[in-house]
Amino acid sequence: MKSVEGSIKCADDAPKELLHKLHVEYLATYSSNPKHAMEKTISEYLRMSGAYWTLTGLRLLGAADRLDRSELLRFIGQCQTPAGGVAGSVGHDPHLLYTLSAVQICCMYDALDTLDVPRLVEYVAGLQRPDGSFQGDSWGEVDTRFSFCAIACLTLLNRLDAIDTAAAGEFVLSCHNWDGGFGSRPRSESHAGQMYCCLGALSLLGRLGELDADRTGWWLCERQLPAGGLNGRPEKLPDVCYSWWVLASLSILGRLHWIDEESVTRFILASQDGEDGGISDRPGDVCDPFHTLFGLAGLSLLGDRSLAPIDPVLCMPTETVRGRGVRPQVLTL
Ligand code: GRG
Repeated sequence: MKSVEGSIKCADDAPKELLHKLHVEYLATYSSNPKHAMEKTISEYLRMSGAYWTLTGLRLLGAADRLDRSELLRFIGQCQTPAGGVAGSVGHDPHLLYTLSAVQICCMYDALDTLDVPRLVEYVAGLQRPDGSFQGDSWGEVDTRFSFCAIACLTLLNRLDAIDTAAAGEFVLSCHNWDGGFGSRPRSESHAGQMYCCLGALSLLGRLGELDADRTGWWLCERQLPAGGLNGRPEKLPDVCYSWWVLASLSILGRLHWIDEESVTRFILASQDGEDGGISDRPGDVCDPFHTLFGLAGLSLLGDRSLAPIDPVLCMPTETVRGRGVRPQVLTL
């Protein structure tokens, strides 16, 4: 098999500084910009998460006031369904993914009264299965992403008492693989995105101490390729979003310094659009709000002081997380 190592390089003329103002403009005008009309239509089903990526990105950039708070909160109110869960768009079915995004936005706006919280808690708790796992919605797909979403929602609402936290933790631990990584279900392939979800869930449950943090951290730091970018699993291409999933995981384990911070920073900066703003998955590709948030969030974790500090577990400004009295567990080396 041909190795991907070294196949993605940062061009000499790629941006080397953070294009702060361009990213504010890019995120603040994304949904009204006619250039993005097609992307907006085909991604309607995940609009709630799109709003979370945009608002969090703008919070990191210190420009949240560029979004219309009342319009966004009205949209959230319209997306909460009678079942209590929140949908990705008005008239769609509810799902844990969008329920977490809605809770995160409401916390950032200090507006939890937008939601019927007791009913939302009932919806989330009702998706837990007897083995401790969570299905994402009424259709029954089980994935450690959904364990994270449920545990993160309930933590932010101070309602972890609504679920069986011991079983939830056991299920997540049962997805830990021999190579040090975590998968979506027991015996599934290790993937950096699932790693973030599992470590995040264990952090919020206070159970990180049950892991071999060195073995887990080693799998994570092996995700760095020679050009600096990180991939999500062996032999895959680097992608800026792993600057979040991998760096946040290493940060939770207290091992962020195990990767080469300078070269991953160079990779993220080289993935910026120097004319229109935004960050893409890798240098030269088209930008989107998802990669823009996770590029900015990665830079914030790496200590860029022009950005607000971010919480490695909840991917929200540290200020918001602390303001809710939440202190996720992180390890120190
Ligand atoms: C609050 C930040 C936050 C997240 C909520 C939904 C969720 C919890 C986390 C998602 C974690 C995850 C699985 C991320 C991976 C996303 C991704 C780029 C998947 C692509 O998978 P492949 O197989 O990509 O197409 P690779 O890189 O393996 O080729």
